[in-house]
Amino acid sequence: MAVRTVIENGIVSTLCRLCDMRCGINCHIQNGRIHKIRGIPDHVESRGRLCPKAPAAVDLLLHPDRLVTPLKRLADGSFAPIPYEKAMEEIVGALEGIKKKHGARSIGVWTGEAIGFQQQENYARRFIHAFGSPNYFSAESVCWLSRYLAYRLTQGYYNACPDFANAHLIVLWGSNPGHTHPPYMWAIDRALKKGARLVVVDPRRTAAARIAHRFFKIRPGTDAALAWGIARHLIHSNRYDHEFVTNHTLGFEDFSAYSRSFRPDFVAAETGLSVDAVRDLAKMFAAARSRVANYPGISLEHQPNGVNTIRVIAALGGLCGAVDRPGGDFWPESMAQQDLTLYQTLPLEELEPIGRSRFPALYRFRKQCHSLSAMDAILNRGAYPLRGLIVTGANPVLSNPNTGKVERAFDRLELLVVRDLFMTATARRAHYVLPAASFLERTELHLYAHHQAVALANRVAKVDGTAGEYAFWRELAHRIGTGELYFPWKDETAVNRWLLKPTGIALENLQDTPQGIVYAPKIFSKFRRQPFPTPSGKFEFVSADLAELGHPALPPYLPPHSGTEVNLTYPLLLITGARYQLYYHSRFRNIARLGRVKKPVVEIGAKDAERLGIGNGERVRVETKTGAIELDAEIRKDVDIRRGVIQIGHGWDAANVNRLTSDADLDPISGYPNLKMVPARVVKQKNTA
Ligand SMILES: Nc1nc2c(c(=O)[nH]1)N[C@H]1C(S)=C(S)[C@@H](COP(=O)(O)OP(=O)(O)OC[C@H]3O[C@@H](n4cnc5c(=O)[nH]c(N)nc54)[C@H](O)[C@@H]3O)O[C@H]1N2
Ligand SMILES: Nc1nc2c(c(=O)[nH]1)N[C@H]1C(S)=C(S)[C@@H](COP(=O)(O)OP(=O)(O)OC[C@H]3O[C@@H](n4cnc5c(=O)[nH]c(N)nc54)[C@H](O)[C@@H]3O)O[C@H]1N2
Ligand code: SF4
Ligand SMILES: [Mo]
Repeated sequence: MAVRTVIENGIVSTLCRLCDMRCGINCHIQNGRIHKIRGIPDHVESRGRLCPKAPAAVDLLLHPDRLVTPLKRLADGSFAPIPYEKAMEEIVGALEGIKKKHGARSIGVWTGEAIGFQQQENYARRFIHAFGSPNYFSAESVCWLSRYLAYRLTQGYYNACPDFANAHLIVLWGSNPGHTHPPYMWAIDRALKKGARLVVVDPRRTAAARIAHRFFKIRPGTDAALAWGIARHLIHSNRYDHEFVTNHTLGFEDFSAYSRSFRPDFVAAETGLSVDAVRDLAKMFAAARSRVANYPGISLEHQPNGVNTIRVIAALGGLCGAVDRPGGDFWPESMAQQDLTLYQTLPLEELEPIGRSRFPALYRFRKQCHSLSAMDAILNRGAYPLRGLIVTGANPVLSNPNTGKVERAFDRLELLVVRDLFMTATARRAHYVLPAASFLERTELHLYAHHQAVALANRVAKVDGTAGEYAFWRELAHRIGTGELYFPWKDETAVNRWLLKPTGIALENLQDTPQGIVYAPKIFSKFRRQPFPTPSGKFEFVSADLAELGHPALPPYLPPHSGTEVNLTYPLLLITGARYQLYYHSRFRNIARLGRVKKPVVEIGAKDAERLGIGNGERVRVETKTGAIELDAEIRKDVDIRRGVIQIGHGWDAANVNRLTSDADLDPISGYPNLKMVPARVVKQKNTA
């Protein structure tokens, strides 16, 4: 593999994209080799610190298994190298053939977490609209968007940006940031040193729970009951922010009336917590007033009532007056950069983006097609067929629910192109596999919304035989005939320059400021001088947008078993996908330096294991309505996991937990799958050793 660094000796500053935090890194290069990676001092996000994953950036760049030659699948299922020119020619031929037969909308693109974030994903969005299809799919059909919707519907701005460092009370609702978002944990540590209190709500005792002042070992799927209980306490003890509620909110009367039934005894029965615990938490909220930083994690999104659960948590911010205030949620202002997408000029909505009629909120607020519905469209169960898919930076065979269906669907495609660094479970089903460049091989702008800052990722190296996202989409567009109009920039640097045009920030300026540039100073309490960007201009306890779409205007609590099936056949609740500190979804298991966890396990509490006659390390079969997998049991102490709950990580090829998850049990607003409370059973396997 031929790897060339951009300089022979010296330091290149860039951003780590081994996770979504994008810490600033200095790559120290000696004789054309990166020999160490260090944090950029004063970087807006990471302030010079890095997590233990950072050194693996070099291993990823230089990995001997990296794809450097395009591959074509042969009739017998094996792969043969194909010259790049020929592969691109054949792909263009297939795209044009499908377009002629079924129309452009029968082609879609699919991006994964690895190339999420504006610029990289926007190339794919731009390409597919220029091609004539509205079908852009991504990992956002299972990640972040339920949170986005909940906050957007409540307060009009898009996300919880908790101001951890200045909070007096930090509540992590089903999140483990020490492992998943280390810089958030560093900010939490700073707050703890100043006397803040940390609360963790989770059915499992996580690393965060171990250092928390209080840990609430909640029954999965009942967070909304707890949040409503806190709301009731704040309202009934008159400890809410009257000024904010009176002047800036909509629907308080209805919200207050609905909260009445969430008495501590009811909440305790629902959540499996004690009455005292429920009261204590409510009192902690009352004491912290506006300095409450709530952070709902991915677990609340992966539930059939996820958007509404997060809406109640967002509403707590309103009651506490913690909206757009120091130590509460922060409402970031975005940077006025150019828009790479074509939704303004070429929206193509008349072509019925897949999933838009089923989950209109996804499309209306975030221009996302519903990725799970893509499988139905491929299997001819949609309004029209999907026949071709270009997947980049994603591994849906491992990351999407109901793997069996994903495999059946992908095998029916007339064209599947996968761009990746490695041969993955998804790539193995492709007609063409194209070698992708890693993040160290590209340059792009990154926004850090909660700091209102922008930084530049610089290219550090080039690996022969691979192509970056921009080069790929640009070339494909030019071959198809849309390039001149839609991909006129000769390279990524030209794109960066164009994106920055309206901002007043010069690219050279960013190059000279690797720690990032603040594009707008933080101003709090913006609602005092401008309305909330909601239909009413207020903070909405009841959502006018949701009512218009036919959903309840208030966020109801739905007891977790409605819509699912917990019964004698499947008596346990399976949580899937709790993150590993050193792995990222299906990534990094091939990196020796990060190889501490080597095999998939099912976590199970000691009492449950004893009842089932299962010992530590024994082989078990976990079964759900959707499927079954075999793996080893890891017995946890009863303090570490709730009775009746088991947990399996995702991203394992050998024991793929998404063979157990369903694409039928969906949040009615966001279309998100239930990945965190799947009815399951565990059966001990005969010892075959
Ligand atoms: N190292 C590493 N970092 C990552 C990732 C990775 O794969 N590896 N993935 C990245 C991505 S894309 C995401 S979305 C984030 C996710 O980041 P987090 O939101 O921090 O996700 P997890 O660490 O999985 O923590 C989720 C927790 O929710 C708990 N939980 C499950 N069900 C419930 C419930 O009903 N209620 C409550 N209160 N808790 C529940 C689980 O036990 C688990 O401990 O991490 C990002 N960071
Ligand atoms: N059961 C269950 N399933 C889940 C979850 C769960 O909690 N439980 N979590 C879900 C969540 S929150 C998310 S975000 C999704 C993630 O879903 P995906 O994004 O599909 O998952 P990854 O495994 O991260 O796949 C990324 C792929 O991109 C490749 N790659 C890395 N860098 C680059 C690059 O620069 N360019 C290109 N082209 N490719 C690159 C990697 O090798 C890898 O194969 O998984 C979801 N799946
Ligand atoms: S937290 Fe770690 S993996 Fe994530 S960007 Fe920072 S150094 Fe990289
Ligand atoms: Mo995610």
